[in-house]
Amino acid sequence: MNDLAPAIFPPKGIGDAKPSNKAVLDWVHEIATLTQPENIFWCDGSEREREFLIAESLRQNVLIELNGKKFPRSYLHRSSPNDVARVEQFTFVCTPTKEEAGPTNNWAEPGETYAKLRELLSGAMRGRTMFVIPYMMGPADSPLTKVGFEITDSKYVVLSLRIMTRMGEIALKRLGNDPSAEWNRGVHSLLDVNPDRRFICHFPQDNTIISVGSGYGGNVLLSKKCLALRIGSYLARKQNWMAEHILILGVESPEGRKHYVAAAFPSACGKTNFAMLIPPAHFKGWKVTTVGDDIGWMRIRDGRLYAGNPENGYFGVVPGTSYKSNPNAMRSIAHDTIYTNVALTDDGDVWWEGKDGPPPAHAIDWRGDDWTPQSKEKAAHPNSRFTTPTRNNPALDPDVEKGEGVPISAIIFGGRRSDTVPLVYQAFDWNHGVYSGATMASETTAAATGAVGRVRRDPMAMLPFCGYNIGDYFQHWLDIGKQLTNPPLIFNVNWFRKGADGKFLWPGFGENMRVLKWIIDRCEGSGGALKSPIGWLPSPHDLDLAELDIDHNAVDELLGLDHEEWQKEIAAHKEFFDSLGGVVPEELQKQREQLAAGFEL
Ligand code: GTP
Ligand code: SPV
Ligand code: MN
Repeated sequence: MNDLAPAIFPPKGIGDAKPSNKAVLDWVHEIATLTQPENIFWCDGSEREREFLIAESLRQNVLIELNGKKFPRSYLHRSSPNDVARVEQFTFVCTPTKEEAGPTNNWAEPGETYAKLRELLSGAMRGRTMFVIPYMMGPADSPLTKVGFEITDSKYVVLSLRIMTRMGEIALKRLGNDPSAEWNRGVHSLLDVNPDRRFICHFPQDNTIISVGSGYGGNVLLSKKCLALRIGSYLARKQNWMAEHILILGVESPEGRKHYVAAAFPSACGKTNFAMLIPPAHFKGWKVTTVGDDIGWMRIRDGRLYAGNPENGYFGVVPGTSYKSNPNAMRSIAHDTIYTNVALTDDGDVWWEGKDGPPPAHAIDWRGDDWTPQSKEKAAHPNSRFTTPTRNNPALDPDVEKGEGVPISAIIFGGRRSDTVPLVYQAFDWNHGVYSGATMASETTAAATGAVGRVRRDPMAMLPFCGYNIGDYFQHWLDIGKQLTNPPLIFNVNWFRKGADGKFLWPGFGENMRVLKWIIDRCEGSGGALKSPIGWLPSPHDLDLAELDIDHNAVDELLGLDHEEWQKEIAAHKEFFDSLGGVVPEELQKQREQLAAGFEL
């Protein structure tokens, strides 16, 4: 709750980067008239501005400075304990009809919702500073790049957005002065950070987002899930491109052959880790580079799918991050990073569950209470996060700024499944791959509030992020496929299958290179596979498992199909499609029948 601070009054030359586009000025005036802030701070993204806002945030306890010797220019933020993850139940898609939002979204009528939000925002910024943040999603010279503005009364949001996006002058330049140019209107107010007054509302037709009552993550960094995915997916369908919850990585062989691969896994299911993978010693000469770790915008070019990362930073899961699991992330977050909801040690270091080395004898936990290794509570919140610029990543791909994006050879879907789903398989073709993505499921995680570990269908990892009717979204995937002469191959992976002892069968992390290598082999037409009812499966000798300490029974289990489990799985696919009330395209129903028939042979 420490961001509910009084207004700040910057010295001359800071906070006065007023844009000249009249449409923007009119909108800011309208919001200021409604929210009644003490003053307006026009952000320019400069270093001087950053220094000023950091100093103010330290003074007002929005941030705590970490040990500068260990973590230069890095800070800890504690959010309110009632405000630690995305709130899917309070996230709304406000389209003129309920049908447009579809069966998987919470729908609210736009007129009523605007009225309710106006009431909540009325006078909400009294005594506070209203920040106006211009930002750009995507590299400066990409045709897909979008401009957004976020109005906020949170300094934490300003400081986070300047890491997560290309913020300030660069966005104003891209927008220009045309009052009819396309740009996203985002309004955020903390209000009193009360879960009873927490609503994340999207108005796709108006390219508008209004978020109130939260100060955390995907609820308030409106560039990310709200614009780049929910509004993004809506615009993508209209404009014939794709906005996906997908990482993008480059993989280069010792001979210098390079492929790009995109992978859609649900929240907290391994995107950041996979995107920063370091191949094990056995794969000498192989190199993996990161284009993006969370969101990919893709378009068709010369019959192929090209992808780019609209973001400029990583908002990554902290627990489990270590030099063993993800060295590139550890190096990235050693400087210029904002940590949220991790523990603070007595010497200004940070601590979390799964970090290298022994836990500290004493720390302050994410809530601000004393903590020792004997404490029953976790030191860091399971959804604690780092916010760090992409330029910190030692494995950053050289083509991230390339406006045309990178050509995608393979799309991978994957979730967290203790059973049923094998380590990897390849779909027969595009439409079959779309079916496998549409029916994928995953155990829920701490990235959203609510029960953890419950298996739910999460089509293309977009269940919480698709800004329109999911049936139309499936059809959009099918339609894109028809336009591709050289479509990516589609795969499914599951790093999380467990044995009878309840432990993961697969070592994961860097060792996922072995699966990635098979995927690349398949793209190059060289990898072996066996035909199964669900797709092409590698046999154990098709995977390079040399120098890996794994029991061959575990490998058989990982790659095996249990017919009984799959009967249940296919029944669950049907149940899911039925629950969507008739919006599923005929082609996908047909795919399901074919799959079911495959198991009856
Ligand atoms: P969001 O940022 O929420 O979209 O998450 P993400 O998909 O980027 O997930 P991330 O890579 O941050 O991983 C989430 C959790 O899964 C972390 O605690 C990781 O340590 C763990 N994890 C990631 N990859 C693997 C893996 O290959 N095997 C196992 N067992 N755990 C993994
Ligand atoms: C996710 O939940 O998929 C995230 C974190 O990437 S948040 O930005 O909070 O949505
Ligand atoms: Mn995510």
